[in-house]
Amino acid sequence: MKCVVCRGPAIIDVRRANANFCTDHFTKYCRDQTARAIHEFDMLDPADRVLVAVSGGKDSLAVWDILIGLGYQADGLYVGLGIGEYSDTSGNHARAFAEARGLHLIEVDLPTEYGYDIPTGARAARRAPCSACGTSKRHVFDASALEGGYDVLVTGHNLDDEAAVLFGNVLRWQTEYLARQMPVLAARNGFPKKVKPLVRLSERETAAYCIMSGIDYLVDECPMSAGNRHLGYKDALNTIELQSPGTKADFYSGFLRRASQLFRSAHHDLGPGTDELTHCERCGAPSTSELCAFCRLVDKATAATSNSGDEAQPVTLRPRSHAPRTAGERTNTEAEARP
Ligand code: Q46
Ligand code: ZN
Ligand code: ZN
Repeated sequence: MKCVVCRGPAIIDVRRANANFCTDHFTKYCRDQTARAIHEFDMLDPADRVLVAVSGGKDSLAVWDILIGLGYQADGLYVGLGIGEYSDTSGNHARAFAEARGLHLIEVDLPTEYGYDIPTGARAARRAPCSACGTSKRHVFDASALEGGYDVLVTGHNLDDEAAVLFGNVLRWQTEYLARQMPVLAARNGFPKKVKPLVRLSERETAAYCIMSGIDYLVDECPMSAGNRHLGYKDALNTIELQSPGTKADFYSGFLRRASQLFRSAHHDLGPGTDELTHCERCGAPSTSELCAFCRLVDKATAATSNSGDEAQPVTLRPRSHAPRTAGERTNTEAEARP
C-alpha cells in the first residue's frame, strides 16, 4: 500500500477518496479538508477570535489542533458536566492538551457554577441525558463566547455526526430542522456565529489524525450516551458505507448542495417573526417564555439536589444583554439536541 502523494509506505486508506496516505500526507489531507470546509462555507476570517468547544475527545482536540496549525487564534472552552469519572478524565485530557501547547483553556464546571450535574438534571427534568446536556452546553457555549468577546464558536462535529443528524431528520421529515442543518450558523441577535469545520472528515479520520499527531484524547464513550438515537443512525450509515464507500459523504454534501436551500426557502416563506422571542428574565438569553430552557433546567435540577440532601452549590447565573430574535433562529440554543 503506497501513499497516493509521495509513493512512500502508506499507513491509512481513505476508501471514499480511493486513496492511501503516509502519516505526513494524511495529516495534510485532514488540514486541507478542514481548510476547504472553512473556505467553502465562509466559516472563519483570519482575524477572528475563535473559541473551540473541547470535550477532551478526538474531534474537538483535532479541530483545535488543526485550527492552530492553520494559523487561527483559537482558545478552548471545556464544560464540566459532572458525569463522574468520565468528566474527570475528559477534563484532564483537555487540560493536558492545552498546557502542552501553551493554549488558553476556559473552564466552566456545571456543578460548581450552577449547582447541578447532568445525571441529576436529566432525572429532575425527566429528560434524556443528552437532551439536558445539550441544553446546558449550548447555554454555556453561547454565554462564554459572548462574554469573552469571541467572533466564532467552533464545535468538533464531523461528517458522521452531521450525516447521522441528517438521516434522523429525513426519516421523520423534520423539515424545519432540515432548513436549519448547516455547518455555519450566522451570529444574530445575541448569539455567536457557530461553525463546524470538520464536516469533511469522518470519525475514523479524526481519530487517526489524533493518533498520528500525538494527541492524547479520551477514547471512552460518555456513559450516558446509551440509547442515543444518533448512535443507531451512525451504525446504519456505516453498514451502507461498508458496501458502498462514499455514500455517507455524498448523502451529506448532496444535501448541502442540492436540497438544503429548498428547505430554507420553504420555511422562509412561512415568515419570520410569527413567534417573537423575548429575553429570559433571569439570564437574559433569548427565550419563548419568562425563563429560558436552561434556567428552567437549573431550577429543577437544583431543587432535586436540595431535596436529596446533597449540599447545593451556589447558582451564579450571569445576566446577558440580548436583542430579541425570531422563532427561525431557535436552532442555536433550543432545537438541536444531540450528542
Ligand atoms: S456528553 Fe452529553 Fe454527549 Fe454524554 S450526555 Fe449525551 S450529549 S453523550 S457529546
Ligand atoms: Zn506520503
Ligand atoms: Zn435563562
